[in-house]
Order: sequence, then structure tokens, then C-alpha cells
Amino acid sequence: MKYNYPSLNAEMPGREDVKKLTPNPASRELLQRMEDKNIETWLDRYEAQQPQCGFGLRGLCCRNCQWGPCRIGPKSPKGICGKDLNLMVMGNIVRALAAGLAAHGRHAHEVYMTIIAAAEGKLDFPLLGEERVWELAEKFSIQIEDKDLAQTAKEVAQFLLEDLGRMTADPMYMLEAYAPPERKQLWQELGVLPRSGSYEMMETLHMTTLGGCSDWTALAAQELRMALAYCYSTLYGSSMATEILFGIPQPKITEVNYGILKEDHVNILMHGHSPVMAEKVLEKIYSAEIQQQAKDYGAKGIVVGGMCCTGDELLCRHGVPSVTNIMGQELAIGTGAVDAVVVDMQCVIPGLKTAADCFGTEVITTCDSNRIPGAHHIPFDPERPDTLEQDAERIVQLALAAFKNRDRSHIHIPQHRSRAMGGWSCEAVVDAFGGLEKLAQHLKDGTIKGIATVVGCNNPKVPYEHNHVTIVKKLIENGILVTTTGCCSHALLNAGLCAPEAAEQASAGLKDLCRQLGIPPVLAVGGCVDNARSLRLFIDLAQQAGKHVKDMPFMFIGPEPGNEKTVGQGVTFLAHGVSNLVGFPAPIPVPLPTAKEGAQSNDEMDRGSNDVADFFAGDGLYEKVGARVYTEPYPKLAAQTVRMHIKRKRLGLGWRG
Ligand code: BF8
Repeated sequence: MKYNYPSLNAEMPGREDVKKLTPNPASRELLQRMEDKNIETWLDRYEAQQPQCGFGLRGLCCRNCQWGPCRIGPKSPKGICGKDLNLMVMGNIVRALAAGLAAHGRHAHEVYMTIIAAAEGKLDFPLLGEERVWELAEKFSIQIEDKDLAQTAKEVAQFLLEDLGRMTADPMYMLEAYAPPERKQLWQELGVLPRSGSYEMMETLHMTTLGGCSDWTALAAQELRMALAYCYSTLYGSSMATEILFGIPQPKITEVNYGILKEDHVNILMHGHSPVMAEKVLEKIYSAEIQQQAKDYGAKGIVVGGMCCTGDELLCRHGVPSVTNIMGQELAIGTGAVDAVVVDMQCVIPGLKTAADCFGTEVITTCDSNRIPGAHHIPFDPERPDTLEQDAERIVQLALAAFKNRDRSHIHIPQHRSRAMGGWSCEAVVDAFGGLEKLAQHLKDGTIKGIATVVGCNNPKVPYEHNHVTIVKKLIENGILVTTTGCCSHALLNAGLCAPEAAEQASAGLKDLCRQLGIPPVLAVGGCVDNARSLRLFIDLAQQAGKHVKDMPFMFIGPEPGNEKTVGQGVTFLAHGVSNLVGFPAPIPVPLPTAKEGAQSNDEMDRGSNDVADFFAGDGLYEKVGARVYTEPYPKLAAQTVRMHIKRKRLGLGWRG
């Protein structure tokens, strides 16, 4: 069965489409296994939700006050308070961005407070990213004479905290340090410079509460303002602060996919976003005592696998094999081989525990924000750091005991593994190409036609991972270098596209270059906060080429958006002048083309119109920031749209190809 949503100009996949089109054979195998065992997954729950609410899909319902819920339709063009379509749709999008900012903000807070605790000697983490400490100290004009690394790192973290929480109109340190001068001037003129992450979240909820802002264009400006707060207080902040703690990643080869799990080993999965507890658990697992204990329990060793963004972080820094993403978390449990899954924050779906209970997998939660009924809860709090060492040890002991005690007769590990190269920090990418100048030259001469960052979640509205993989294959075939993060990166890692051998699938020019450098054409740069790495690369390359980012052959692509966090990612890139291509629209009513009056053929169509869709996809936003949103649910057409966009940019620059 397929689900047809004309309001989105797209067909949603049914069960058979998903099972046929999902590119990873291991996922197909596990989806079938869960179905055969009658254990529910997102696919069953997705079916049960059909048809999904047409008002919700288009952003046409408002639940912001107790007069509602109100829905906008032909008979009721306004909510009870008088809110019209523009105000309702824009208000919903702005609120989604605020929620995404809250999620990344909470993550950032944990990492910043961890630096402070480590610098004060309350946590045993050695601050491995010394270069980043000195770089940020210089950018923030911190006096470093007579200060050691720890003291300086603590001060840097305090500056980052201020960017997260400032309540006054002073400039954000991170934005001042890293945003391009042309953009700073533009954002000043547009009046969208933010105060801080926390202030802009508060202001957004304030503006959209009952009787708040009645001007949708002011909400659109707040969307940009909040995206800048999101970018500089949480993306740049978290990404760099994590580098201060655990080091700046360097490329490394590993193996990925469900086949890395081993029947005769203790299998532990690390899942979530903030890698602090995960790093400590890993330290314990690698210790000789724990390795011996695993053997004493009858295991041949311990396998650690990564899921979602914590998985990306561990892959980047330690080459820990990653397994899967948000929509694979139940499937990973379905192997029956996972003894424990350790989860920190975000994208840990309630369905995980249901599956875990069916296979005797221990679920251990480590963040007070992400409790799961029935799970072991061993929280990490950088402001109460005293028990971290014992807590990490307890987590490992729970996993070992789970291996020892549980029934292992239901194990089925799909034997699919791929080689992959992870660990692409911004510096590592630049170094691999021999410096910014050389990379910019490859772009100019057309060896690399453009750079697309292909990122984001999975969504059951798209055949699982199909669009990510299809689009990216087409892009590299056409000479477009790809950076990737988050759930998308797991799809591409498992598809073998992040291994140096994937160069064979690229255009002649890109293939030769990647072969010569020994790198893949798809660079997994980390978790979602590490989209900051791709953005920094775009900014630095534009500067190197003597151009503005908005004129460069770059694009941001989110084929399968799911979490509210993705709204902020997209708008961050838009604010910097990088156009977006999304697999289907955020809840915005897409204007549906209709036949022109007196049309002789089906080709003569009038494009429908509404203000918010026109703002994002037409000239409204474009005239302000030089970027717009393209929506294309069909992946081959999407890749074609990206190619055309990049070609237009190259023509505009007078660059060949
Ligand atoms: O931050 S891509 S589903 S895992 S939100 Fe979540 Fe989306 Fe995955 Fe990481 Ni990002």
C-alpha cells in the first residue's frame, strides 16, 4: 500500500516499497525478521497512523493556546484569535526551530560544563584539543599570559556559556569570531543579529504565544535570528568544545554496519548525541581488567558499536564501528546480539525499549533529560562529577552481566560490513587536499564541480535511506564532493560510499583526485553539531576564492528531515547564503499547480502560491540572504536539481563546467 499526499506533491512509501528500496541488505533482513517475529517497529506504527492529518502535514493547525486547537481550511480561514495561514504556518516553523535549538543547547551546555569540571580537576579528562583552546582564546581576545591550558580552557568555556545564555544585546563571541564579514554586515542591516541561544528561544515562544506577534514577516526575521543563535551558540560551540575535550578528529579506516556485531562477544551499543559519558565508558571497556572480565564470563571480547550522533563522534575519534541511525535502532536490537545499549540524549525513540524487552537487551540511560521507564538510569551531570568513574564502571558491569545471564538463542546478525573512513574534521579535510588554496583551485578548475553537504535524519515518509544513498551516488557521479553528518552519514557509511574505494563511482576528475589522495568522495564529518565543520569549510573556501559564500557552488541537502533540529540546520545554511534542497517540505502548504484557464495541454499549468511557501522557495528569502529552498521528494530529480543549482553558481562565477 502506498500513501498519497497530494498536498506534499509526493507519494509516501508503503511496507513493500520500504522493504524493496531500502539500500542496506542488513536493514531489509532485519525488517523482515521483526515482521516475522511480530515485534513492532516504526514501520508498523507508521502504517497505523495512516492517513496522517492533512492539516498537520501542511502546518495548518495551531495548539499554542487553550482556545484551540484551531485548523485553517476553506471554511475557517482564521484561528479563533484571528491568526491567518501565514501567521500559523510561520509560527509553527519558528517554534520547531526553537525546540531544535533547545536540544542542541542542552547538548552544548553539558559539553561546556564538562570542560569547566575537567579544567578544575573535578573530572579526569585530559583536554586533548589543545590547539582549539588556543585558537578560541585568541579569537575571543582572552589574555593568556600566566595561564595554563586548563585555566584558558575554562575561560573559553565560560565565553561559550555566555553565548548560550546572554540576556543583553551584546554581540555573540562565536559569531564575531567565525562569521564572514559580508554576512555580519548583512545580518546587521536585516536586524537579525541574535543575543544568545537562550534569549532567542525565549523570544520565539514569547512572540508566538496567544496575542503575541501578528506580523508573519517579523516571525520570518526571528527565524533567521534564531538560526544564527543556533549556529553559533550550539553548532560551532558544541563541535569545537567537544574537540577541546576529546581532540580534533583525524581520518581513520574502520568497518561499519550490523555485521560488526559478534555472536561470541559482549556487544554494547552507544547511542545519542553528547559523547561525554560514552567516552568514559569506552575508556573502561578498553582497560585490561574489563577485557579480562569479559573473557572470564565466556566472551571472546567486547564489541562497541555506535548509533546516531554519539556513534558519529566515537567513529570520528576512535574508529569505533558505527552500526545505524535513528530508524535502525530497533533493528539493531532485533539482531538479538546486543547485550546493552547505552543512551544519552535525543533521538532515542520510546520504541527502542519495547524491542529491547523482547530480546533481553539492557537499556541504560545516562542523561536526566532522557529517562525511559524500566531502564537502568545512571546519569551524568558535569556539575555533580564525583561519581563519573564509578558510574561508567557500573554501566560496563551491567553490560557484562547481561552477556553472562541472558538467553542468546535468538541471535541473528546480518553478515554485512563495509569499509569506511571517518574522522573528517574541518582541518583534516583541508589537509587531505593539500591546503585550502589547492582545494579552492580544484573547485575553480572543475575537478570538483561543487560541494554538497548531505545530512539529516531518516523519515518513514521516504523509503528508509533510499533517498540519501540515491542522491549521493548521483552527486559524486557528477563530480560533486559530499560531506555528511548524522543519520544520513550512517546510510552512506553502510553503503560503502565513505570508503576510499567509492572513488570508483565518482566522475573521472573526482575519481582521479580521490584516488591520488587516497580519500573517499563522501566525507563523514561527524554528528549533526559538526555541520559546523562543513559550514566552516564553505566559509573558508569562499574567502580563499575571494568570493562570497552565496555565490559559491555549494548546497545543503536534507533528503529525509525528521527531527525539529533539522529546521535550524537548514536555516543556518540559508542565512549564510547556501540554498537548501529538502526531500519534502517542512509543514508548509506547497502550492499545487493547476491547469491554466483555457489550457490546451497538461503542460500549461499555473503554479499555485502562498506567502510563506513563496518566501522560502521564491524571492522573499532569496532577496535577503541570496539562498532559497528547493523541495524535491524524488531522489533522481533531487540530484538533478542540485546539479543545476551548482551549474548556475559556476556560470555566475565564470568557472568552467
Ligand atoms: O542530531 S540526524 S534523527 S540522530 S536529529 Fe537525530 Fe536527525 Fe539523526 Fe543526531 Ni541529527
